[in-house]
Amino acid sequence: MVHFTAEEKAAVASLWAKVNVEAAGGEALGRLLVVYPWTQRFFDNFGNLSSETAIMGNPKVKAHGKKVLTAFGNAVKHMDDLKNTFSQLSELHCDRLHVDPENFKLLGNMILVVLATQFGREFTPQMQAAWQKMTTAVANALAYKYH
Ligand code: HNI
Repeated sequence: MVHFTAEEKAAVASLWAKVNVEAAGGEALGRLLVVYPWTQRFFDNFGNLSSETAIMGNPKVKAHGKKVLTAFGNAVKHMDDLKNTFSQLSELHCDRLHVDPENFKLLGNMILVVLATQFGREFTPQMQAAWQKMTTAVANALAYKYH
């Protein structure tokens, strides 16, 4: 399992405290659906996903993005125990939702893009390194129960 240094934990937590989970969650999930259109097939009950404008303005995308990023926020509080923190969600995405775990990495990249866009130079290379490690670790924790 990954280990985070005190500096990495501080870098992740200090930025997370400033994140608007609702806005950033919708933006990250929306970008996933636009940039990797094949991910739309998991959300065929979300209504209109026919264009970038439709996706980014879709209230279900926003609501679900908030839910996903809220769950992601649990990782910030449990950086030493990601495997247990995400074990139920791992089972859910595997057994019930059949989401290919590769998609967790793609969403992690979208979260990084959203942070970079929102925070600009404040998102320093050192913060990016810590966050990159974090999104990878969350993706691995979510994939852990796959069989
Ligand atoms: Ni994900 C439902 C968390 C990535 C597809 N997902 C959830 C729920 C949480 C959640 C929380 C709600 C569970 C419940 O209802 O009990 N998802 C996360 C997290 C990540 C993630 C923390 C990564 C950081 N999910 C993804 C990805 C996809 C995905 C990358 C597909 C591309 N998730 C789903 C789908 C559902 C879902 C589909 C069910 C949606 C629905 O219909 O309510």
